[in-house]
Order: sequence, then structure tokens, then C-alpha cells
Amino acid sequence: MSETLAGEDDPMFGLLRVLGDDDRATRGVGLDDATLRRMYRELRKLRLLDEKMLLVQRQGRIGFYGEVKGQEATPVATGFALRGDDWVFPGLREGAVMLVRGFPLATYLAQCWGNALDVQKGRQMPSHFSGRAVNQVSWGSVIGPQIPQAVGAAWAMRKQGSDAVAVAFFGDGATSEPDFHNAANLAGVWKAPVVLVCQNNHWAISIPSSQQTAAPTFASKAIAYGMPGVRVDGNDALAVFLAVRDAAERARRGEGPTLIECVTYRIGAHSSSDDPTRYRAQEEVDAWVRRDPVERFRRFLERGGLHDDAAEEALVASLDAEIREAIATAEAAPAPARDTLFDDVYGELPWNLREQREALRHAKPAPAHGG
Ligand SMILES: Cc1ncc(C[n+]2csc(CCOP(=O)(O)OP(=O)(O)O)c2C)c(N)n1
Ligand SMILES: [Mg+2]
Repeated sequence: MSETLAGEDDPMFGLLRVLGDDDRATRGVGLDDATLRRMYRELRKLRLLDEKMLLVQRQGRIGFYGEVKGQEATPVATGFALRGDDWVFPGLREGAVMLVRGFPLATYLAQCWGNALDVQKGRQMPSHFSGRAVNQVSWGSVIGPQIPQAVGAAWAMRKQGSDAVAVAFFGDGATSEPDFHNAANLAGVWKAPVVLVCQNNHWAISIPSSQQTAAPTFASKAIAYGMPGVRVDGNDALAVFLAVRDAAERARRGEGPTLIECVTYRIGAHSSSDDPTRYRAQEEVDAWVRRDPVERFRRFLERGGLHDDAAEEALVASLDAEIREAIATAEAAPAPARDTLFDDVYGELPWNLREQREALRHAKPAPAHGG
């Protein structure tokens, strides 16, 4: 990660960093102390949330969970860099941008249970978060379609006279999908107000990023589409904040898209269904644990006198209580009303579905799970 490449003065080949090797900031980013502390709170919250939700999954209380462990800096920093009217199109691990932008935690987590508190009414796979209230569409299970969707949304906003921008997140693996190329090409040609953020976490399930492309960096793919590319230390929340904020401002000014590569690492498994010990070495994981984005940010705050052990203890206790309460609230919600099955697809329900809805209304309730 810290290795820069030939032509390192070029942002596509260098590595934008704010935190130095000693975890002190090498430049200002224009955030006050209270905001820096809030940023750390969000980073720590995501880490604790993953730990607890993985246990919930292992206890069989939800069917699936996708961790962001090791990659928290990008969703958190992006949440701080965007404006409320911007739109977010996540890849596989950026649901939590929603939390940073004010979406309630219990409602967010209810998505994992697919119950009545879930804004998606139980229609998505667990962990595929979304929230219209904070302009965030759902994760898709399919790799790539969110990228052209973001470009289209960005272009539509521009046509409507808004200066809001769209952000598309996607993994290193997704850059091999046709959708990435179609979207990046169109974004370049149209100068769409979109920020394309590639989370290069070094793995696409069991395929290492070295087998994903022959290009020297993912950021350098920007050349082909006529847009700037920026390679960023994705485990440095302040660097990601700068990169996303600058790219968003550029897009707002009508200067078009930017491709940002966040160089990071998936410390956890691909998902709760994966066993990464089958395909990667523990030494590699350990090397990245030493560059943990949450711990680096903590040390940065400590070096600046903004945090200490007592503050950490209080923070963890407060987050622990907040998360426990949100999980309890989310899990306690009842199943979605059966009628909701027929909502949201048709403006006017066709006769056959009206018949089915009536039949369901008069049917006996299904036996409870396991009954
Ligand atoms: C079109 C498509 N192909 C394959 C898959 C199976 N699949 C799910 S996640 C994944 C890897 C994605 O890797 P990357 O884009 O790097 O994202 P990451 O999981 O590392 O965040 C694959 C191949 C899929 N869901 N959709
Ligand atoms: Mg990946």
C-alpha cells in the first residue's frame, strides 16, 4: 500500500495520503476537532457493528452478513464529504454511508431481518441496505450494474438543473465487468457529475487483484475514458475525504467525472458464507491489520491530543449500548404485513394480482418458522 509506483507524481500512479507513517497529519483537510472526533466515532461504530452482526449471523438469527472490516475509511469519509442531496450507489460494502448521513441504526439493521421495520419490506437479501431518506440505493447482488445507474442518475440530475452528484462504489473485481467500461465511457463523454470509487481491497472473493488487470493501477484506467484518476490510501480516512470532496466539487462545477482508486484490504471474509483461509495467507492479512484504518485514525487523534484511553473506553461503552439497543429493536419488529407483497410494482394492480391479494387476505396465516 505504501509503495508508490513509477510516475508517482501523477495522481493515477502515486498514493494520496494525509496520515504519515507516524499517523500524524501531513496537511490540513479543513475539518474541525469535533468533526474529526465524529469521524472516528463512525469508524469505530462500523467495526463494532460488524463484530456484533457477524455473531448474530453465526447464531442463526439472520441468514447472511457482509463485513466491511478493514475498509471502513472509505464509506465513512465519503459520508462526510457529500452533500445531503447527492446520491450514493454502493457496491458490496458501503451500506454504512447511510448511517453517516443520518439514517437510523435500528431501521438500517432491520434490513437484515427483512421485517416490518425494514424499508425494503423484506424483499432483499440481508445486508443489502438502502434508504430513500438519505438518497442511497440498495446494494445489488450482481457485480457492476450500480455503475451505469449512477452515471444515468448523475446525468438526470444535471438535466434537471441540479448541481448534486452521484457516487458509484465498486470493487477491483467489478472493473472487469462490461458495466464498468460502459459507464465510465459514457460518464467521460457526457461529463456526467459522477464520482467513480473503486475499492481495491485486493481480492474479488478468491481472485487476487493481481489477476484482475494488467494495468499498473486501477486509477490509471481513467486514461481510457478521458477523466482524471486518483490513487488514494484507502486506509487513511482523511485522504479519502479529500479525494472524494475534490472529485465531488469538480463534478458540481460541471467538469465531469473522476475515477478514485482506494487502496485498501478486506481483513474479514468475503461474506459470512466465505472461508478466506482457503485461498490467502495469514501473513498477508497480518500485514494489513498493521495498517488498520480505525486504529490509524485513533492514533492520529491521540497524537493531536484529541483522544485517549479513557475517551476510548467511554466511546466503546456508548457505541456498545447504542448497537445492542438497535439490534434488539430491529430483531423485535414483526414480519411485514402480507399485503405489502403486492405494493410498489404496479401503479394499478392487474386483475390477477388483485385476485391473489384477496385470496391471501382470506388464507390462514402460514405456520411460524419451524412450525
Ligand atoms: C455479475 C456477477 N458475477 C459474479 C458474481 C459473484 N460475485 C459476488 S461478489 C464477487 C466478487 C466481487 O469482487 P469485488 O468487485 O472486488 O468486490 P469485493 O467483494 O472485493 O468488495 C463475485 C465474483 C456476481 N454476484 N455477479
Ligand atoms: Mg475486491
